[in-house]
Amino acid sequence: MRDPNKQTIFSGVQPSGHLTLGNYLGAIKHFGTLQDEYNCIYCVVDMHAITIRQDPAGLRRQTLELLAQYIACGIDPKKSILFVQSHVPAHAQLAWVLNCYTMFGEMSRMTQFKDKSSKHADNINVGLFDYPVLMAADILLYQAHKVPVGIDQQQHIEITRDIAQRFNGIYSDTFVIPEGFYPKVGAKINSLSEPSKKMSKSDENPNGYILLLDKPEDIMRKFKRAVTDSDNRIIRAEGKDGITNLITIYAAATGKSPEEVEAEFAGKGYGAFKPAVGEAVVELLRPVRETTEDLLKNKDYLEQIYQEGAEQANAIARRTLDKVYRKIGFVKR
Ligand code: ATP
Ligand code: LTN
Repeated sequence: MRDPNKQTIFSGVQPSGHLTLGNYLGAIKHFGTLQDEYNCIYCVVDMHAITIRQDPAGLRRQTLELLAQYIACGIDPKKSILFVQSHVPAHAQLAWVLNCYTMFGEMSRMTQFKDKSSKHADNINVGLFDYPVLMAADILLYQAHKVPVGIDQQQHIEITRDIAQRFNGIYSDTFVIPEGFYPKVGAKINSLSEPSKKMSKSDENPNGYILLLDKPEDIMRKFKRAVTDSDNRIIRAEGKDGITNLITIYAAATGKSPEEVEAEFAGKGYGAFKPAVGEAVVELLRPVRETTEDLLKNKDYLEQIYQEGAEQANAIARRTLDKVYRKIGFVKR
């Protein structure tokens, strides 16, 4: 399965809620398409999810749901390694080592930490602060060349590169220096109710996001209600965040370019455009929803996938961790 002539892809998604259209268009949609050209490894990052308080039963359910959705979105477990982060101890072990090569000052600049700590002011735990180092460990353990993510993760990819370069500089080449891999269209999908903000699964207002498992009628209603402006022209422009976002969504959902979408709807109004976006998204998500529902009925199959995935991931991760331990001077067991 692993071809030494191919580069490695690694990415992860948190089982911290139900997946949104933003997660799909920004990241997961691309995971399956990369499988033939790269050695792909995809992870359910449950250790990242607990940086925000999770209900234990909910976390267990969401972990399986995310695994099922990975497969429903096109990841083939025969081609890619699919596993759960907490099943591979090397993630926590390498994160500890990398903590000692990461500066407090550089971590203090992370905007996701600032956002999340203002949203969860009652639980600003050290794990939330350390989140990017665990993410660096995820990526560096597998010597990943490319990391497909939404643009909101760019700062975390940059710090991963800095940590890897620093370590390599001190101890000679140890880690591949990874690159972020951002989609041309859809790298940032915004909220339907507050279109200047990122669509987020933790938004309090469900009208702001589309979930991959939303029913068609809910998807249509949310798009019809999407916040726009009174200008009625379907073009991307300053001050037209809502319409710009809908053009991005329609383009990403149909594979057209934003320019083609503007041309298609020239002279038409929002009354025609909003339901067209809704319908395109309904059709895009229909197979994902149906396949996820089927897969969730087969827990034994899902268990078999994550058990095999953990074994394969563990073998790769362990090699990198051994190399790191040796380089820094830990005595071999
Ligand atoms: P939360 O919304 O709870 O902060 P999240 O959805 O941002 O969580 P993850 O589940 O870990 O966090 O994100 C998984 C992937 O989806 C990442 O690659 C991330 O960049 C991408 N992503 C998340 N939201 C969007 C969005 N609105 N537009 C594009 N990509 C997104
Ligand atoms: N921080 C990411 C999730 C994540 C990740 C990773 C993505 C954790 N570890 C490794 C890519 C590679 C997020 O999207 N919130």
